[in-house]
Amino acid sequence: MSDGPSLIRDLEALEQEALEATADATDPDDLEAVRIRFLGRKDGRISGVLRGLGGLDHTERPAVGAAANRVKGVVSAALDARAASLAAESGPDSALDLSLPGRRAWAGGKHPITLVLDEIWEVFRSMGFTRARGPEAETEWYNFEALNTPLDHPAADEQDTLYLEDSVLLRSHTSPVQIRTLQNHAPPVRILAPGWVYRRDTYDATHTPAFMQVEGLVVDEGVDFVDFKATLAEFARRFWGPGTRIRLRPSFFPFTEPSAEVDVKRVITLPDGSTRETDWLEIMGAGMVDPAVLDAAGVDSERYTGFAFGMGPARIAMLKYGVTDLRTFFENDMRFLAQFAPGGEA
Ligand code: 2U9
Repeated sequence: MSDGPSLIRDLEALEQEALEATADATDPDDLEAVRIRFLGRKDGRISGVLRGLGGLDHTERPAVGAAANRVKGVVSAALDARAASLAAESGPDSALDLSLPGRRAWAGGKHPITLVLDEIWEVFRSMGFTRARGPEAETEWYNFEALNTPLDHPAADEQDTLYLEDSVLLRSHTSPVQIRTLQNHAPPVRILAPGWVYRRDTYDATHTPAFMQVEGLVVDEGVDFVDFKATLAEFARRFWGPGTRIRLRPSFFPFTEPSAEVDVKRVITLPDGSTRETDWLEIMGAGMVDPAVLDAAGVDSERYTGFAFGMGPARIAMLKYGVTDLRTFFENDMRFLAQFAPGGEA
């Protein structure tokens, strides 16, 4: 029969032996064999010492038990550490599953104003419009005078317009694009002109000095007010859904006569499946092209008539997404913008 101090010496010798065997193990199977040899429940040599506790005098048991537990803990930790280093050494083949699909990097997404502009364009494209573009630096003639707006009109005031030099300015609307198109293409003309425009506005919740505008122009023989209203009503239904209605309110623009503000009333579906009509919301300005504008662009106003409209996609985006401050679109906080882009997780 063994006594306490000799069992503790045995345990310390086993500890050394086990630690050396652990360090010498060169693969996971080897290591598992070491674990079984020293710590195995049935035949493990350290476990065997613990089983011998029963034969000791009860005064010696606590010291031997504590030593055995300590050795078990040390050997067990060494086995785990060696297992981890063997796994790391064994390289990517066993540590990584190369058949797993990779994590796709987020490639960014379109700005909400661009998303809305794309949708507006898609509707007019489907109705036979083509896209037109032109310079952002314009002359006073294209920006004002050709559009029936004399230079002493308030809109042409230096207070409202960003002048680059004498009679050259940053366009305050995309209308010069339509004048240039009429100069270069005989009717029929059916165009959409999206682009940046500039005004001397103070940056606030509803104004930015640079903003996107989409204007449209249709000029042909026999274009009348019914074509005008039906085209805008069809745009509204394709953009907001079949139940959408439009309303024209009399207005004034120098380049159209008569002129109107266009409102929409949409049908929305509530979470319980029932439907409700929204209030009237203003979405654009529009009108029949003033004959003086057609003449200025070299189009015979006795033969041709037309209609035009203009809207701000940022305003449409605010209505569509429930945004109340225009500035959120321009501050480029990724937590805001990522909400509009699939896969975004800013
Ligand atoms: C030509 C003839 C007519 C373009 C038009 C509007 C009405 C209009 C505003 C909407 C909100 C500008 O973005 S906004 O601030 N636009 O109300 N624009 S008719 O009329 C034209 C353009 C070109 C040759």
